[in-house]
Amino acid sequence: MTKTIVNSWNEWDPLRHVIVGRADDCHIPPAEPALDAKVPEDSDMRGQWGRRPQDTIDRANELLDGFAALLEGRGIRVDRPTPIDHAQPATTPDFHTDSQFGCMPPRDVLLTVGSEILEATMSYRCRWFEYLNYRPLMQRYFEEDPRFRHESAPKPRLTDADYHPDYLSDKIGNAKRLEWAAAKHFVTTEEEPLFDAADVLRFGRDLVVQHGFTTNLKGIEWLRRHFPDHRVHAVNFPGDPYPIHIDATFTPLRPGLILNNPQRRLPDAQRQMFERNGWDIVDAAQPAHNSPPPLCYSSTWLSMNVLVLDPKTVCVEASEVYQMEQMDKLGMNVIPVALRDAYAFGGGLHCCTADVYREGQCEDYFP
Ligand code: ABU
Repeated sequence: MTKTIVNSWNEWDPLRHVIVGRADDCHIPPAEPALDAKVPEDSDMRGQWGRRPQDTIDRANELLDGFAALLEGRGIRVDRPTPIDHAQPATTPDFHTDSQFGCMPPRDVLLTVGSEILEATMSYRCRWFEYLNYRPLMQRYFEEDPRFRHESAPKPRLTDADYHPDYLSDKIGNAKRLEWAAAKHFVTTEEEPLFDAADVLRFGRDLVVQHGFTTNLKGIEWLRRHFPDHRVHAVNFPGDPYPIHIDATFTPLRPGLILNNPQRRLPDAQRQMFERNGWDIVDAAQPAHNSPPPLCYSSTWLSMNVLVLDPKTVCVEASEVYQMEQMDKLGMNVIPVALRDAYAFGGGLHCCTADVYREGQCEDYFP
């Protein structure tokens, strides 16, 4: 077995080692403020909670195992989390919730920057203990790689003071949500630093972080202080009424090229850094589906939640015909990967993975 090296500075350098999540024992957690704000108002998930049906867990695991095998077949080392008992309640002195979420998707929890893997604060109570699913891997990397820095951001208290009460209604309506998103009024307050790792995109020396439901400005400031050698940029996508996680909105494919969700356009002022340096930001193709699969938190825009294996090769979900066609036109070699029946467990091909090792070093793409 090869010894681990932790090293990854961006979203596109050649991938050599990755974590792929598992669907085992995943739960739909009970109602809580930040989670409810993300569940679409017409969703079949409203009012439901409990362990996900076993047949859906089995199917999602079949797809995740297939994806892991595909990556291994291309010479990429794949590690998997060790599921904890997600039926256990999560209780701290500050809150109680009756179940946890799962060990999908790892991208939400683990942020790899160079030789560091940082466990995010998370912003849902049901995800407070989720890092424990990955601790066996972190311990192993710590033993095998003397340069590996295992870091954990300060655990948040997640009291009611972390959430704006006006988001607790399930009848807010899309127009009001868009108005709030444009005003940067999100469900999370500025009580304490909060961030999910999937709100961060890595561009070498620059980290681009979405300010939204799962990451607040204090969380971005915490990242800025934690990574003093990086430039940390806060971005917003005002067209998104449920803004969590940047990776179905803004998808770098290689140096100089980013896909942007056409319904969640990066504002002009925030595009300047890219445009000044000759980067193209192109509209992503439309999703192939009109609605997400059953019991799914995410939008149909998981179509653009792709995993880049190297600057010429990208994994795209196999039913996303328009996205595959666009990738092909952009000069990428496309590997179709069936994953749609696992979307309900927390996301697509980028979400369900976390980088451990990509070739390459820290570059400055925006001098
Ligand atoms: N975890 C990515 C979800 C983003 C979206 O629902 O569009």
